Amino acid sequence: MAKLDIYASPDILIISLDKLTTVKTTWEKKEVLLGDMGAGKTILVLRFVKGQFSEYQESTIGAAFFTQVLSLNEATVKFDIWDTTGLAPMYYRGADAAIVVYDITSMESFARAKKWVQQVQRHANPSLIMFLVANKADLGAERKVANEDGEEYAKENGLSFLETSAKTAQNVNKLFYEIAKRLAKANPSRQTGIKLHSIPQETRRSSLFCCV
Ligand SMILES: Nc1nc2c(ncn2[C@@H]2O[C@H](COP(=O)(O)OP(=O)(O)OP(=O)(O)O)[C@@H](O)[C@H]2O)c(=O)[nH]1
Ligand SMILES: [Mg+2]
Repeated sequence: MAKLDIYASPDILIISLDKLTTVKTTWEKKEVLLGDMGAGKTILVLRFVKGQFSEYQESTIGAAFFTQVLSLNEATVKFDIWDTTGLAPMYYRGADAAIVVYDITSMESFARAKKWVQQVQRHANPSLIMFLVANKADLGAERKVANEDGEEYAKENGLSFLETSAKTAQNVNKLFYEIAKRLAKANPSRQTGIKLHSIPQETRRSSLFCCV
């Protein structure tokens, strides 16, 4: 007789006949993008959410909101992404992850990114996962900020670091997968593991409704 397993987590209920190999949990996670004007925040998130790139992107006014779902083996993470102009602490307070973006062709944007890092570290949730992202890596000929400088600053300040290009898509998916993986690691599956075995076929349906 088929074994019936019911796994309940706070967000999702998975019911399977026979063996369940992976228990997926869904979390809604708030993520925030900060950085200097023109660093490529909006384009980076559009590359991730829609797989597209545009040379012409209007400057964001206030904040823009995007969502994207990523499925890992161990979890499904739904990202709520706030693409901000960096003005309001309300966006980064309570965030689970923050991506601070600078443009490798601009030393000023790197300097401003450092200011953002300090500000977020002062006010944000202590378990926040923060990435420093050096964007526009495709513009190597115009580079003003060495890869090592970004990497070293990130290391000294306990951040993760990646160079990306929204244009060529270099490391863009990796960035969001890395964040999703870390979130999944920090929130191990809280399955309740209610297991019902050897239930006669005709009683299964009522069991599901009675006990969950
Ligand atoms: N070559 C290249 N250009 C990029 C890249 N990412 C963004 N851009 C360009 O940089 C410009 C600014 O990008 P946005 O995404 O609007 O920058 P932003 O950080 O959202 O700027 P604000 O909304 O004004 O804060 C756009 O013209 C993009 O096409 C990249 O990886 N490579
Ligand atoms: Mg923008």
